[in-house]
Amino acid sequence: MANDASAVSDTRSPQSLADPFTPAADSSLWRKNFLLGAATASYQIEGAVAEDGRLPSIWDTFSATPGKVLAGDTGAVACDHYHRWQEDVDMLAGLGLEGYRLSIAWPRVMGAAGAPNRKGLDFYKRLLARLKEKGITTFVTLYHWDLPQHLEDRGGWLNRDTAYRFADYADLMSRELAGSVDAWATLNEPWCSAYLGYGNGHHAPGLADGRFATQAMHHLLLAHGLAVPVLRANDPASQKGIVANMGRGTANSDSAADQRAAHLFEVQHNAWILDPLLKGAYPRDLFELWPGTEPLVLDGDLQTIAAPLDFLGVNYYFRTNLASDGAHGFTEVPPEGVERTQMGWEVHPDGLRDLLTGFRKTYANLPPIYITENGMASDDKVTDGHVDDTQRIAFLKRHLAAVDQAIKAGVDVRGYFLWSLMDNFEWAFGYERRFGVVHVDYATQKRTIKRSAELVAKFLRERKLLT
Ligand code: IFM
Repeated sequence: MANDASAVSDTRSPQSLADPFTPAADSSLWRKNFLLGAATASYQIEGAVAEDGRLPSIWDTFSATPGKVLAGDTGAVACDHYHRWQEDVDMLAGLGLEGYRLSIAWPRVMGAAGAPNRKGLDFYKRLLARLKEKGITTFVTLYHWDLPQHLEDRGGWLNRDTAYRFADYADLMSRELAGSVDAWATLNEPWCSAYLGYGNGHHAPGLADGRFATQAMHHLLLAHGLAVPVLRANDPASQKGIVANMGRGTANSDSAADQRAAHLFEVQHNAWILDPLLKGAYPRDLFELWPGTEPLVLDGDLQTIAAPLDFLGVNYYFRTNLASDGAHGFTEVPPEGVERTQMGWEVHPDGLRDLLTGFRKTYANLPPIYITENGMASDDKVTDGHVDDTQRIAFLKRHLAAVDQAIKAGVDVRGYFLWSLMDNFEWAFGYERRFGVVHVDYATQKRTIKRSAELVAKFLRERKLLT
């Protein structure tokens, strides 16, 4: 995988600067070794939930529960990628995207007693082989939220044993797929699994208790820490890391109370995950914010969790503006008159730059970073065979400029994955929210390349021509 940070000579055509996406002339994005790709996740695109021996996941159960997902949508068919994967890889390659971040569905590849499910494994083997043939760098996430239901039935992430089952799963996958994966990520966004899944119940499995959230997080991080050495032993040539969603919190005023509110928000979103990973300790402030929620931590757990990483995947979408709640916590104060996406999320590229530069100051051992997700939802429609997603084009350009600023400030960012390659099942929001750079018509499964993807492809073609 090309990932050192050497510059190339500047021979861009002047017309490239005229389109609404192309990065500025002095942007680090022009470096050929800055990996530009797209991301997806198994439950959001695959469908085929009962095919070839796949077992139910917590998201099958959750989405089948009335009232949990908008319009009662489920991932049963999604983008039918399980059957259309060749066409999808061709599309990815046709766009010239250099990297693809996908996830493996744990319930597709492993039986309840831990035996491999050959048919499920073969699907990923064929997919990865085709990606390799096309020269696409692969980032594979082991856990993007589709926990096997049989594990949830035994307590899910509240049960310490799930962490050991995850290490067994990582062992199986890295033995089976060694040599065909460029980078392994253990978990996607443990904050969402722990907080949305067990803290407020907005995601599967739908439990809501603050104490559950911290214990689930501890077991998720333990699962990560147990898996890293297993991945290293089985597949030494690949990179090993983790992907986390990071929240930017800004203070609504200069008052000490509001500044503290913004700090606590970032503790709850970022330090909760990054401190144990990179400092081997949970942040104290977290338990001031949520008194009485300390998880049960056994001797040696924090050393296990702090296993050295080859990369950190950062997912970024928006910032949150905060004020003190008058007690020990924070409350959101949404700014008025700002640009928002279909999700209602504020468009705030500076937040990405500020997070990255802040992490560099906070963590002496910050590993190289990939932006493993960034993008936005819009209510895109196909008109005369085209999708003109102008808001997304500007969004991507501005966020890539923010990444460039962070690189220039000394942060080692090596790549960026668009979220998402195609419209897909957006969890509790079902199919209404469209994050793709490719439009999916769910009635026909027709894919239509959006204007944003055309412009990214154009940029990548131009970059390739540089000497
Ligand atoms: O669709 C999700 C993805 O699965 C995880 N990160 C955030 C995306 C947008 O909400």
